Amino acid sequence: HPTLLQPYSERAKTATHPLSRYLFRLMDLKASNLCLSADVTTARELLVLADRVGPSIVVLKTHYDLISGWDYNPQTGTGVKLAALARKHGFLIFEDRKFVDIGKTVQMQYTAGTARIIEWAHITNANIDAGKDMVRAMAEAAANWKARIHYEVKTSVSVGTPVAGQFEDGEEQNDNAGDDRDSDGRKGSIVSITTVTQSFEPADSPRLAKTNEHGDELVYPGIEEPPMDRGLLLLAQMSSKGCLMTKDYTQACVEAAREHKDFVMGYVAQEALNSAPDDNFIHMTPGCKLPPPGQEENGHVEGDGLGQQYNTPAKLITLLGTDIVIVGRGIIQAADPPSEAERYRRKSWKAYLTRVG
Ligand code: 6AU
Repeated sequence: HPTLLQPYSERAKTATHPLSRYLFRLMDLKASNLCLSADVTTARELLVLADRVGPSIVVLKTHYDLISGWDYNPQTGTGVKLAALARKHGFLIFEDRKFVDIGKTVQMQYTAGTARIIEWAHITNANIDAGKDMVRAMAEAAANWKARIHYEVKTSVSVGTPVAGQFEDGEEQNDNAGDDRDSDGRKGSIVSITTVTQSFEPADSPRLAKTNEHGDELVYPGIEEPPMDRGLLLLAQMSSKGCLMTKDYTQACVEAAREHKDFVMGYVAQEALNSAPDDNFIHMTPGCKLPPPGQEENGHVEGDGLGQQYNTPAKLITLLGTDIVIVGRGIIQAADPPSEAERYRRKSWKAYLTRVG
């Protein structure tokens, strides 16, 4: 397929999804096709790791539900802090939530609840076992979210003085000025109408300050900030032994991706899945590990004994044609994660250069 031989800078021009176009350019700029799977156990470790490894990666993948001490505050919480690190180092945040349910439920899980994933994660993923309408449901949720951002929400609150004995505590009055009855027709007197203005600015908004009070840059140089879009990766193939995903399932993912090009950026898969002439989806691939330094980079790497199977970046990128390798324990468990991340970045980028010639 042509995308196997095209440089990322070229694919940036033809990708349909704005975030994919951005990501391909970012990869070219940072010479990185590495995603860190930041599977540490506490929010503090996550933020420290993101800050240290940020320079080597283009995507940081989270599993918010395995992190203890995740702060859900929508203004100051862990998602917001991660978003600030993403701006500073130039990477996208991918919450590996693997949504799978009926459309209505995933809409609510994606946008609301405790984690409010859509607010801080540029990218998330879905298993489409429940049927591809769920992709449309998530696309709709993302479009609604995008339509709401940057708007100031004005709420009118009428403050009334209840006539003794006639109003229950906290009951809202009819807010028509001059009307001194509430919606049930009970009498009271309106003292004032206050307008509360709430500005809804997402954690990765380019409208946020670009420098702090000391004049330090808060944004990654050399590229503009990512577009205010959200993207989905379809979980098309898995790295684990005995995975039950069939060829038909993978093909259904390909069809769903083509039907929702404005929302689906690509796949979590083990090989390249672009096959139609104008396919330009991005492939992110977990189950990636390098043999220890000094050993042959095409050498065999053992699994983890719990079903995870590993391939080297050379095999995944050069041979199987994927675009971004997702590495967790290979980096996290190293003595020095930042230098190990650099080793993975160099090897993975070399594998890409070898592929495109
Ligand atoms: O490098 P590891 O083995 O420490 O971590 C791999 C990470 C984990 C898995 O939840 C995830 O990648 N993963 C996925 C994803 C990204 O969806 C799919 C898959 O097939 N295999 C896999 O390991 O966070």
